Amino acid sequence: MTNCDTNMWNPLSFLSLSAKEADLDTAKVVLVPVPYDSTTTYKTGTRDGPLELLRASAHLEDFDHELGIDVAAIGIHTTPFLEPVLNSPQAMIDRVRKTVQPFIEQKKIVGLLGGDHTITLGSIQAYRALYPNLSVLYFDAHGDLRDSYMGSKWGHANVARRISEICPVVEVGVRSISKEEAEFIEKSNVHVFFMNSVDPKPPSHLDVLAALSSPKVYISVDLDCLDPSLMPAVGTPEPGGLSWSQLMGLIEAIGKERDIVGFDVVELSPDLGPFSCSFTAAKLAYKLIAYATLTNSYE
Ligand SMILES: [Mn+2]
Repeated sequence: MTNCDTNMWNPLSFLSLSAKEADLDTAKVVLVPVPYDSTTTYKTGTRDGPLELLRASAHLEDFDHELGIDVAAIGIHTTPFLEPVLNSPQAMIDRVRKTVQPFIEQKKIVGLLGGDHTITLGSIQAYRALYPNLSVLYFDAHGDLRDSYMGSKWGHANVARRISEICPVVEVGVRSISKEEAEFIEKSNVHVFFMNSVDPKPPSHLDVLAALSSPKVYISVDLDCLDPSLMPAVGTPEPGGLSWSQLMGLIEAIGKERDIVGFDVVELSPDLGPFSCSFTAAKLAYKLIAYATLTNSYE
């Protein structure tokens, strides 16, 4: 929420920041809303995710009492919504890559607001081109490690598999995989921290840090990594999953020990849950922004 000294209200700008507060030249963080859900295989609606996340963000407090910082003062620029390409997921991934790349070259931390998980691949392709030593921390209930699914190699069920072909991936929160994925994990170097149904503890911060092979980390959060009692507004919910504090604990540890160079928050499907889900997604983006800028040397 802005301090209202300008009496201006921009609902399509994260935290409803005014044009001056959200100026691209001085912004450290660029948010790109991507209302794309063309590869969704069950419940659609993630196309409405970015708008509802941004609307909810207007009601967050600018001051983060845990870090003692004014998040609005970090400099957060929200771009206009990226128009979906409907003819193929690969064309959409390419559009995301081309959109993100110039911002990375300007040393901005780019956050995608999805949209289905497919969009992550475009951002990671752009980051990987500039950071050969990038590693990806992938929060998800699902492995997303199928080579192909429903005839496509480029849908939301294959995202982590495609990422693993270009850089190291560490998955957290996983509690649903196919036999093919289980066999792939055995022989691949993808590090998967599963959530156990009976004793659903997250992995320790130290274990996750040890699994991340480089200091530059991209964090992708599929909101279905969270317990669906907290986050029902996703297309393919899975029982169990991370609590809010468990997810925050991991992100805090990564933010303090590594450079979070980019991130995304994907799969919010607002019509499938109470409106608190949009607030949770907005607060998650807010915390990712805060921790990404906390220690980011960006060299
Ligand atoms: Mn998922």
